Amino acid sequence: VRTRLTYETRANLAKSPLAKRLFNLMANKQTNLCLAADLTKAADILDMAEKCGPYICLLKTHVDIVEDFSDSFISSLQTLAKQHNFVLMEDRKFADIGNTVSLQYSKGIYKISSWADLVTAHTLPGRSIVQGLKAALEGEERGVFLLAEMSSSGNLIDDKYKETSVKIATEGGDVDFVAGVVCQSSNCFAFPGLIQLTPGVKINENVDKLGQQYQTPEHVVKQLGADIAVVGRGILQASNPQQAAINYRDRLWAAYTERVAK
Ligand code: 5BU
Repeated sequence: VRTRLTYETRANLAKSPLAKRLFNLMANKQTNLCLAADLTKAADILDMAEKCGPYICLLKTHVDIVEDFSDSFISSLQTLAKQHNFVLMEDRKFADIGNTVSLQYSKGIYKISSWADLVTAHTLPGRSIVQGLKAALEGEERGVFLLAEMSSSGNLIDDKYKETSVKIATEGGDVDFVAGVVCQSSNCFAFPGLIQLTPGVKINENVDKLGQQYQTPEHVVKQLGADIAVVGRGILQASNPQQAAINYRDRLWAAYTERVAK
């Protein structure tokens, strides 16, 4: 079972260079925490990245919510990523035909492919979405996480959609570009070389007012099979975000070490 294997072992099984790099980073840095930096001012995101950087493996952005987006914001974020050794993911959730996602990925104001190590994509359009994203690259080392499940209540994803999404992630000629799967269950996929990213993690709440559903760090890692847990407001809205990041990191890492020791 993939969830019993260590991140080091799984790094060696990964087909995606980005997955390999991220698994090794997690093992060396001893963190499986992703910060969802959902803030609307560039300076606030950079401040949070500075404070939480030492405790995260991944920093996840939604660049289209940043009111003062600029190229210098991106270069500052990249400097922090280097300095504190974390990977950048733009949670763009691409969902269009290959040609359009190729343009959305590399062009426009955000030029996502020029800086985001990882992006997310829906599988709704079929496997051409993976081909379309890959077509935008010019030799950069990049990866995609495909959505197979969502954390929101009442989402329309059923078992068939989930299974086909995992097929797209694990079969065909573009699997070296797929670094992982965004999902909510340990039986979602079997291949140990892929990373399971799981959002919807918070210590003190079960839901928000807009359909989000939360689980505890221990539950997502031990029961739901998360390799990386995404925490946004649990850290961002804490009275001391850095201390909250440390707390989430410690609990998530302890849950992982218990999971692989069993
Ligand atoms: P929160 O503040 O911890 O609720 O933020 C969760 C983040 O994860 C947020 O950026 C969402 O866009 C993202 N997310 C999610 O919550 N649920 C999903 O199924 C997917 C992404 Br896919």
